[in-house]
Amino acid sequence: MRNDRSLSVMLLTAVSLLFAMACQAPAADPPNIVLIYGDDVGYGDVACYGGSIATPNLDQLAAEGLRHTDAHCSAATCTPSRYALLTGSYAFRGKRTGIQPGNANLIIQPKSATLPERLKSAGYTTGVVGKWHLGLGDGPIDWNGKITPGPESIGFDYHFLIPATGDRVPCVYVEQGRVVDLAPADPIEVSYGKRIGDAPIGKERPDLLKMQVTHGHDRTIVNGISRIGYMTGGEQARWVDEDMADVITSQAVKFIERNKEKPFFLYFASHDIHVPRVPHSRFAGTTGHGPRGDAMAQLDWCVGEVMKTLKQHGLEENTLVIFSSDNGPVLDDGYADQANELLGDHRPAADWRAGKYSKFEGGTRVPTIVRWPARIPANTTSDALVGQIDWAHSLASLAGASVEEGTLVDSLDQLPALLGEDSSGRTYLAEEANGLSLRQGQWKYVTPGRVTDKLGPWNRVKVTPPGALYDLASDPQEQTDVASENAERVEQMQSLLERIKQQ
Ligand code: NG6
Ligand code: CA
Repeated sequence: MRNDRSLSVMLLTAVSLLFAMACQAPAADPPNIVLIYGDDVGYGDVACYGGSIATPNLDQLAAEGLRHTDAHCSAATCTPSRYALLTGSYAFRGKRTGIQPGNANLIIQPKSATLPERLKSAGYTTGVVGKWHLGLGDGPIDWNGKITPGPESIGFDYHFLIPATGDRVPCVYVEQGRVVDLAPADPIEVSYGKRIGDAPIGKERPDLLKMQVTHGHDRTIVNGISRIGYMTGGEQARWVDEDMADVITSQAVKFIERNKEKPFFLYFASHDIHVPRVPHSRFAGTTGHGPRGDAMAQLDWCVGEVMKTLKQHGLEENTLVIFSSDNGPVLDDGYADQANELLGDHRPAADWRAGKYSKFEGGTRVPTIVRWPARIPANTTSDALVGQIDWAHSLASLAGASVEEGTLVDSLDQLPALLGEDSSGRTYLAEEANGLSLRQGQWKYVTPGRVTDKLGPWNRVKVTPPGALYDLASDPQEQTDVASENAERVEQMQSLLERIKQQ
């Protein structure tokens, strides 16, 4: 009798132990990773970073996770920033890594080690939805056939793309290498050189446009907006800018739903708040800050939809969600959308100097929110110096993927800093903006040349040799160049930059 009882106690203990282990198992599973990447979203464009446009979903993300105050994208424009994010190597190491036209070829080496490729090697299903801007194909692109190589050659199982930017042709979506909704009888042709087709262009017929241009952007008219470059055909496949956020968000949601049973990586690259800013009528006119503000409200809605989907499927605990941006903010970026006129008291770069295109802090210091309830305490902030250049290695480590010597060459495993567990982060960080700048602790060194100032590409100041040095601890707005008083530090930072370049 006693023996029976002790046997059943033992059995019960064993069963409850097994049960406890099974219950703990999900926490030990590598998390899903969702990277929501805004376009041209400035540090101050998010309400919880001081912005005056309401962003309730982003604020909630921060309230449930970690808000970084010194996080940087790798470059002050799109293509080099995204190249660095996915390859873990600085764009200056690659070829054709500046802002690319819509018919550019893939600039990342197929089959090389990349962020998605490493995660895929660790068993993740990987997908990219939204803005690509890293080129497609490896010769003249036939937009009417299978377009390859593309995301599938660098580790993405699934793609649904805006091939370049909203202001560049072709204005069509590409899913798994094919233009979506293309009618074979109406083939697409794209040119960035000679004019093709006989449709009117923006330069000649501004009366046909629903948004006038201030610089460039005056070629083929699609949906009443003239673009960079020429395209003919593909009428049925052309996107409607007002629906773009809905279209790509629904693809992001579907990707999560299709893959909810196994670990996945979703790179959701929104087009907001890049030009042309043409938010859906649900958002147009809602913020009082014009299309730029309304596009920000739309982006915030997209974030909410992703979070809602994760919650609906019980994935919100063990999914690492990161929100950030590819470069700093810009106001007039080529279309007359009243971004300046309706700015009001909103400060897109917050306290940082300049924005997109700039070597000053506003060029690369971007909002960065990280949420992962299974590991990150709610409502925390981190002042650690962190860079997107490290995300490839850090997320590979998180997933349990190996990183071979000589791959992801500039990317360090900075996972603890990314998750807020290490409060110092990197000791130095290089930034690209038509030349380089370097952060080292509180110091910021800006190499000589013409540097974009203010929030538009057409304001430039001259930085003379040997470059400018700012002490961000006492001068966060980079107003007082202290290079001459700190000649030795300037030399040391110059040689560190040289070492990084020659690495
Ligand atoms: C510039 C465009 C700008 C924007 C930028 C790329 C003009 C005058 N300006 O050349 O509108 O498209 O390229 O932005 O055409 S990024 O965020 O994709 O890098
Ligand atoms: Ca951008």
